[in-house]
Amino acid sequence: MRKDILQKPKSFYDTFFRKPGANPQSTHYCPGCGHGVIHKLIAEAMDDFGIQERTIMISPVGCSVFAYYYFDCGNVQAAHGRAPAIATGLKRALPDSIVISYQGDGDLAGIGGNNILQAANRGENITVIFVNNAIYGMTGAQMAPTTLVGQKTTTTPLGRSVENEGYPLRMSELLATLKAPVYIERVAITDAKHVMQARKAIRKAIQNQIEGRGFSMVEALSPCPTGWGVTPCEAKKWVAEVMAEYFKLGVYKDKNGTPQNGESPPPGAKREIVTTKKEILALLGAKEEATDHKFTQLQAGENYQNPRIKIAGFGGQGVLLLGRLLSEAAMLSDYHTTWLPSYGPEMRGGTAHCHVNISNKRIGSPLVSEADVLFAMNLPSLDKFENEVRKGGVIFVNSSLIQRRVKRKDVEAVYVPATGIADNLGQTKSANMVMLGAYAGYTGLLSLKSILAAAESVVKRKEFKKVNEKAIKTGMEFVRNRKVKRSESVVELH
Ligand SMILES: Cc1ncc(C[n+]2csc(CCOP(=O)(O)OP(=O)(O)O)c2C)c(N)n1
Ligand code: SF4
Repeated sequence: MRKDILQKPKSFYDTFFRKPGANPQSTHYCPGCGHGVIHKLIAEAMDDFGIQERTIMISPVGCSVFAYYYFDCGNVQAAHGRAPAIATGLKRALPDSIVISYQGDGDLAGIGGNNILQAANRGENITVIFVNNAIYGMTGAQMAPTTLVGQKTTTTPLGRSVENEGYPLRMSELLATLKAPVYIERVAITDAKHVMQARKAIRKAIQNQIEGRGFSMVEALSPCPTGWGVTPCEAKKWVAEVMAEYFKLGVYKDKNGTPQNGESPPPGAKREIVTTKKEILALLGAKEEATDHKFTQLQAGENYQNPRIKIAGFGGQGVLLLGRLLSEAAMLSDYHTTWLPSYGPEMRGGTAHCHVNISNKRIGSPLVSEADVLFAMNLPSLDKFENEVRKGGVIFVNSSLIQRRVKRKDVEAVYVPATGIADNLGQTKSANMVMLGAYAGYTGLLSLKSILAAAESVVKRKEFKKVNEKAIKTGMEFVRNRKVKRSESVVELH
């Protein structure tokens, strides 16, 4: 009797929470779609190689855009066609990670054609899974670069013609002409035998990366019954009998990552990683700056360390600048930090917000989805982001413009009449500086000196120097002079 239990790979989430109300056990793919099978082969390989914890999947734009709802590993969703560039950055920054660039044919061979070409040519030590279904599935079955001659799509209703659209691109053959890639194979998601071949190829492409051999790609011919307007069975048959006729299955390159005929090793396999500041400076031939801009880190309370901050208000309130100054002051104090602005269409009057991370550790993503700290400079910002603050987090409220209290009872609320204070100082626009000072004073994370130095280096106009300094100090004093009211779980500062 068999002893092994057949079950969902552990590298998948137990339940898929993509859509409220949808079956948490099923994916969003259409019946008969090849994406689900390919996902399973990748997840099984991740389990078997024991690499789940260090794998980063890059989902493309296309039907597989939601892959991050299924793979329980690191996930990044790339802009259309840009997955190889993101994979390059990730792999170089985190050489121990296993980076898988998952892409459709529109994504890889269309809009991202040059991205894949350059990554392959550089021999990046990444694994590319290329799902070729000869169509743009997600957007309603338009012609892709891999659409077959004569194939009807919504943009080639009479069938692709060579005269109009040229020949379908054979990406595996094309990339195999490059010197750097170590392994390229084309497989097909049809019957069990071919799925097993696909399984083997995917494992090999991942194994190559684990062993640091260089660029590997598996192209999988994949059924798209919906886009092709056929049944799942007909779709598989079409892959086997028609697609595979033009896109011949097989291994197009297998260098095994070892130098051949006196060649040097593939570039991606032996990459020198420059990591330390000293190494980078030496490479640039630069000297370390004089350290008069270095400030010692303060010992902030535990609740205020390593904050993920969201700052929101209307355009013109200087919320982006406030974020930049926080980040700059953090940098001057030798923290890791990121600043990610989010621009609304209007510069003035519209809403604006930015994300800031300050940490003692390396920062994985600049995006702040659950904030430790929220700056709400106006009411719509408080309404929008109040519930995105973590339990125990802090909300700084510009109480000059926000008349209501924070509704949450499980966060600290700090009410600062920032606009009023700024008005009194004769410069309404410095409300952001008042808030900055209030933040530093309340949390004790950044020193006054570091903030003033940041303001001086970022705000170039001299006439603002004095008023900014005054506003920052006033904000700081405001919170320090106020008493913290503690009820059961709420801390309110008035
Ligand atoms: C920059 C940009 N251009 C166009 C689109 C529209 N778009 C979304 S998915 C897609 C094609 C995806 O096709 P493919 O890569 O073959 O993946 P499939 O959906 O077939 O799996 C396009 C053109 C987009 N989202 N972004
Ligand atoms: S449209 Fe095609 S590629 Fe997209 S989920 Fe449906 S079958 Fe799969």
